[in-house]
Amino acid sequence: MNLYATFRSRFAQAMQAPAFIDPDGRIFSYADLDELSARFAALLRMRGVQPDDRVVVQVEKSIGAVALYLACLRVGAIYIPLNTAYTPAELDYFISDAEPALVVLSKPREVAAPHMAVLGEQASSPFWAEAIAAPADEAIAPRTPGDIAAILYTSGTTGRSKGAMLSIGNLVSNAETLVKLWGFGPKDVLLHALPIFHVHGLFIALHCAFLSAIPCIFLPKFDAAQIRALLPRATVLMGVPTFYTRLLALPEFAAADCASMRLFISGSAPLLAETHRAFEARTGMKVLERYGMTEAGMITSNPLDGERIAGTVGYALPEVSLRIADENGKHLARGEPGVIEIKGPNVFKGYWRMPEKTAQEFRADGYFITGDVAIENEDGRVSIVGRAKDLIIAGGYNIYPKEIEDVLDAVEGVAESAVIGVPHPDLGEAVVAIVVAKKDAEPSEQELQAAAAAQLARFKHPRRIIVTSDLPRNAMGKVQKNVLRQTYADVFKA
Ligand code: MCA
Ligand code: AMP
Repeated sequence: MNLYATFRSRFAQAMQAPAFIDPDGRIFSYADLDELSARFAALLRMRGVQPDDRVVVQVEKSIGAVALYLACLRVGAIYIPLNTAYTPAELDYFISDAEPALVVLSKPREVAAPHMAVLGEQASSPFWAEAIAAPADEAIAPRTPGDIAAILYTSGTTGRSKGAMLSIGNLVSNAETLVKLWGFGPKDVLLHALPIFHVHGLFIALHCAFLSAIPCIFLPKFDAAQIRALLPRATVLMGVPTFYTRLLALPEFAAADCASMRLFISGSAPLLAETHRAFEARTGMKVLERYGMTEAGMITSNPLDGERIAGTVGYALPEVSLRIADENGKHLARGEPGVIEIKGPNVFKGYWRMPEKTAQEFRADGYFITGDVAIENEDGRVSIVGRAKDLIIAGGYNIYPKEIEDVLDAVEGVAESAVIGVPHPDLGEAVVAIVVAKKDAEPSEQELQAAAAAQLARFKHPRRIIVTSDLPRNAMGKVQKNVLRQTYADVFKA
């Protein structure tokens, strides 16, 4: 069982059908994708990449990047995609942790790995050009469902990023479930504007498309006006809540734009009930909100046919056992808020080379502790009401305050800092840093931003830095972030 072989078995009957359509209407067929991925597979093998070797990839979104992902599956290598916004310092950490056989980047750079290759957005970029010239290697490595197909890094509250190991079985079962649950069929066209270095754009969107042998209109990034122009050629859009608030911000966006659309899906961050209602008022369509996590793919979903309720994330997927528990893992009664714990074929195989961290995140009976706080109502519908983890989600990107606090605390003149997420009209939440200066010191905002810029990806930089004399603490001496979140809740209000 190889994940690529599973995809191929689905689109084999439709090889000449489009896999990707670019905004100008150019078509890249499933046959083209099959061939390009076989050529990339040849290059991987030529560079000595073996089954279970890691391949770290930090490149712009392109069809070539998708073919490279599929080539890793063909070879049985473990694919590790990284956010293109990561700085060299962040990239070096991932390389040292993953110990890849090959690193593929957008620009050449020295890396601590046996091989480095450069893949641009165009077929003329070096690795892509080399692939086109290489003889295709059609071989597909035999794999088992428990084999790891990909590692996706997700940050931890302790600062160090953890690599979530996703098996072939995890990915296939989740994608098969979603194809059925969301009613994908041969007439669908998926509008794809998400990045492909996260579970949402890479696995949820692309796997549903490949298993259904349907085309993706493949866009390098999200642009509201472009999406509006392309909606009449599509049937399904998957996005983060910012997609929907930005579409609604276009005064001309209207029901007529959505005439061919059958489904708008939102996830990765909470969709405000007011956005859900405003979208329905404007288009007559209810966004289908679902909830997921890197470690488990999709976990719950509002129904395709039943009622989609604003502010809820729907029901546990058919294969997922979900319970709401207190901090000791005690199962709580329906209606009581607690942490979501889950079990099922979608739940990952653990954190790469972190057996102790993995063990901490699971209960003795095998349930994974998500850290999301929710209420389950009498009929099993889940509403997320908070987070037990110190996490900010801005525009669908996860940001761990500890990582930013560590950088700010190291700046001369800083005594301590607290980083929080506060409501933001475009991103849902945005990063605010509250900094306490040492006695007689006055660290400037410029110095603090420069420290962030040197080490952290742009999306993690504080959008506002507030220097204050002290931080609110509880009786145990712990910083009360909830108090800070209340104090600064209106910082981004217009
Ligand atoms: C870009 N910037 C951001 C973000 N994106 N800052 C904070 N949070 C962000 N998400 C920065 C840029 O570097 C830029 O910096 C400035 O903000 C303005 O950029 P803009 O052009 O407006 O941004 P954009 O390129 O339009 O991107 C916004 C976006 C994008 C469309 C919301 O971030 C996006 O596609 N997000 C989706 C993320 C995602 O796929 N998440 C899924 C992971 P400067 O000011 O210097 O110019 S979660 C997951 O996979 C689980 C399983 C799940 O449930 O789905
Ligand atoms: P990631 O680790 O990037 O996969 O992000 C997963 C986290 O995103 C979850 O643990 C939730 O906190 C959050 N999330 C995903 N979907 C939703 C949703 N529909 N509503 C609220 N939070 C969500």
